[in-house]
Amino acid sequence: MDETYRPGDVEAKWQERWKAERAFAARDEREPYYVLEMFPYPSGRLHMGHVRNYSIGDVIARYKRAQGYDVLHPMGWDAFGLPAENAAIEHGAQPGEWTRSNIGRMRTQFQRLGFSYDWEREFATCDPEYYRWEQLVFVRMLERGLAYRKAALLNWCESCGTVLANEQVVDGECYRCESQVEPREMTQWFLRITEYADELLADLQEMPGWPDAVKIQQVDWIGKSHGAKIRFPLAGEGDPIDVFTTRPDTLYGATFMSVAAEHPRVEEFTAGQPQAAEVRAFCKRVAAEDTISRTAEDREKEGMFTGSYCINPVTGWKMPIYVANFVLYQYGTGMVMAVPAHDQRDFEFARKYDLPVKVVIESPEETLDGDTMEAAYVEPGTMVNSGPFDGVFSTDGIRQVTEYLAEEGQGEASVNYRIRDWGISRQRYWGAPIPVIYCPSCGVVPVPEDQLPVRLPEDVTIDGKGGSPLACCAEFVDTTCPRCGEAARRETDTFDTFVESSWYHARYTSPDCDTAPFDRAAVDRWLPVDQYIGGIEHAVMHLLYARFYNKVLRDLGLLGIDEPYKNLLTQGMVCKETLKVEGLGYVYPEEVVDGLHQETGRAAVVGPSVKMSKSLRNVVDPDSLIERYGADTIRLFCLFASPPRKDLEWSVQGVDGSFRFLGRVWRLVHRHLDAFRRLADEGPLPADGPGRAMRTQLHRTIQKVTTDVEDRFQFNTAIAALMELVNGLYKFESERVAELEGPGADQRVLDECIMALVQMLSPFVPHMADELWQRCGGEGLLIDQPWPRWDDSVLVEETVSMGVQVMGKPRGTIQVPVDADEAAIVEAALAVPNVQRHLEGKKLIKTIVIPGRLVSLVAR
Ligand code: ANZ
Ligand code: ZN
Repeated sequence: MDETYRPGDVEAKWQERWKAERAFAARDEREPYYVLEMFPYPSGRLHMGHVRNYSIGDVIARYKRAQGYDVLHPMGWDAFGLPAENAAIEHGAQPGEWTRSNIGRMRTQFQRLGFSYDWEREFATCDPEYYRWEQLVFVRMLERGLAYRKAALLNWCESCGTVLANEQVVDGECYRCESQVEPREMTQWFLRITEYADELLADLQEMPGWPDAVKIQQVDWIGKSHGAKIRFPLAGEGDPIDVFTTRPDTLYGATFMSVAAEHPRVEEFTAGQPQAAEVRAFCKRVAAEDTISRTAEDREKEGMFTGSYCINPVTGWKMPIYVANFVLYQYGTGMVMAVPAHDQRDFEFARKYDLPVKVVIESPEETLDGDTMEAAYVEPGTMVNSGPFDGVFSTDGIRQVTEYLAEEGQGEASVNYRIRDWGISRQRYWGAPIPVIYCPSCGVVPVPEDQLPVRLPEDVTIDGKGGSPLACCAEFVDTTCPRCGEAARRETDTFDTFVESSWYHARYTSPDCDTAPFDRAAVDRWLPVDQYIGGIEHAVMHLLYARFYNKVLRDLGLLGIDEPYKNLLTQGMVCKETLKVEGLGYVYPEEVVDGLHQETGRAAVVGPSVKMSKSLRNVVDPDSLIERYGADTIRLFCLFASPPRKDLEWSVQGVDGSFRFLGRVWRLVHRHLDAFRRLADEGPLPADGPGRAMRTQLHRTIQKVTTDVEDRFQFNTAIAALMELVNGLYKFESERVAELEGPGADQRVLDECIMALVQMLSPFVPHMADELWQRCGGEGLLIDQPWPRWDDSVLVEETVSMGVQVMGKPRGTIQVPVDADEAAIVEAALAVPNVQRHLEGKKLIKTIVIPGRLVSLVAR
């Protein structure tokens, strides 16, 4: 038989066999286990980050299957989104065609990597059979008031030509294209995620299977604050002002009022004032700036007096009302009672505009003076200058002042959330149409359920000019009102693509269901997802939306669980060093030989290792790697080079090393192809000596690999243990089998080791493992073989029993490892109680050890 490892032949063969046998089709017999990796956007090419993510998932899927579970391990496509549309504008392609041909290419890449997906469940979110169901859910949410339309200041990304949800703005930039986001007032559809804020927060407490880093980000994002709402009457005519504060204990120190530039009441406060026009111009300038830079700590505090006053309800002070750049319109009530002595932003503002600073909380360490202090005192302390509350500690004061205000009808306890409702309208074409119709007489009319799906027309002109292609498509826009039959217009915005990814995991349980989003029995069986795997960048986007959407589906009676993903693993990034050439920027490694850029002769500077990205030219192409080394080597490298949660450092040497290791395994196994047949015969296993020690190593390896994979997903250390086992086997083989004639006990040990090794390798390098298994005479596929078990009795090293004599008389026996050294043997002998008794009051003067037999102690 061919003894050279040629992955090309082996891998294609097994991929076909798995497919032909429907090896990974989820079954309905045993205990279910659902493992899911975040599905990709079909850009057309897998990158190494994908390969790593999906390799991790595949190990878990194959391992659980071998453990006896019915595993659901599906794959599909997050197929709507901007790149398809941009490609259409650039190359004149149809987004649908472009997307589907990319899917075809990527599916081939996936199959070449040998991932154990149940391809029969594949779907793309751009399929009308998929998105019709989220249109239906949307209509039901509308009925329940969970979806609504309103005008709001939204995050506009000019380069993407659409608005973004708050979660999709990262440090003031679009999460997708990283260009600066601007505020823009628009009428939009929202999903009422705020209604679930409390539950989303509370459930995090009961999610031990999620990484803390993700939970902390979600807690911060939801941003629940306890405090009070306080009412300030105006000094003149008009409704009182409400503010939200977390520090009602500082109310006696509130000396002025700050209002957001966008606040509609600014007009009222400036009405009739000489500075009205100037304030308006100021507000316009401030409102044009994005909130991140506006509220940055080091941003200069700016404001303008509106000309109006309100009254502090406890001190009676007349407080000037200012517009201030750091007050957010969207948080709390958009107005803030300013307490300059105890809030740093208010302090800076007061100093700049020469407003009074009144100390109402005393520091235990120093005496504060409003005129001379250089920063706000923000810690707790004793209340002073606070009328009846003087002497109360501020943390108690929060409650006491709130109660007092409530009695007086001037305020109440209040909880405030940072999270806003999820804006889901996108002014783009390649998405699922939002199923509503605008009728001149009936207003907003949802599309009746029996008329769903509202199909996205796929043959439109897309030139990037003049707004959404949908709005220009008369056949789509012009319709009749489902209620009154009059001419009406369809909504031309599409759903945020995060709506599709909020429930795809549920659709995989019953992808062909055509009466509901999914089959109830199927979701009851498979959900929640037992193990979800993906990038941490989705912590407050996808992972929050999906939790919310799950709760909505539950409340609509469509499923019965509270949370969609039981365990979450966030994998690290794949990193590689960069190369930079002066005047050129980043260059590809192929362009550099011996540190010199070939074309220009300039030196290439090696930069730090960072996440692989096309723009940094530090990417590697999975296809050419598979071509050269085979899929198993690439998978093995990704799994071995670092634990899943940590970043992975790309290294060509590492890939070579993985390939060499597989070659070593291949050759070793080929020397024992009769292992299977021999093991079937009865025969003795060695009870002592090197054969027994080899078995101990094997069983320890089984234990280590099993616990590393099962409990901790420490694939790197599991693989390292397998590498050591192979080293041990090479040594054992060369020392023992050379002398053997015919199958003896040592050969049986080797056979046992070989078969278990092949099996344990199978989740990592499944093609090679199935091939070797077959060549050794194994039947069926390895995923159907029960996972090897370790034998506790073999785990302990082999021991011998030795007699202990004191002054020539037998006084006890000890059990020690065969290879124990003299010092360890004497120590064991001295620990025997009867020996100790006979040595009492004496001094040990000599010890004699006859290995494997006797310890003799001489004392005086
Ligand atoms: C008075 C006060 C005194 C405050 C003090 C703090 C310290 P969190 O914890 O984030 O909820 N605030 C309220 N609405 C705001 C808005 N729209 N824009 C900017 N700031 C706003 O913060 C609540 C605190 O943030 C509130 O408590 C308010 O300032 C400010 F010594 O009120 B505080
Ligand atoms: Zn109508």
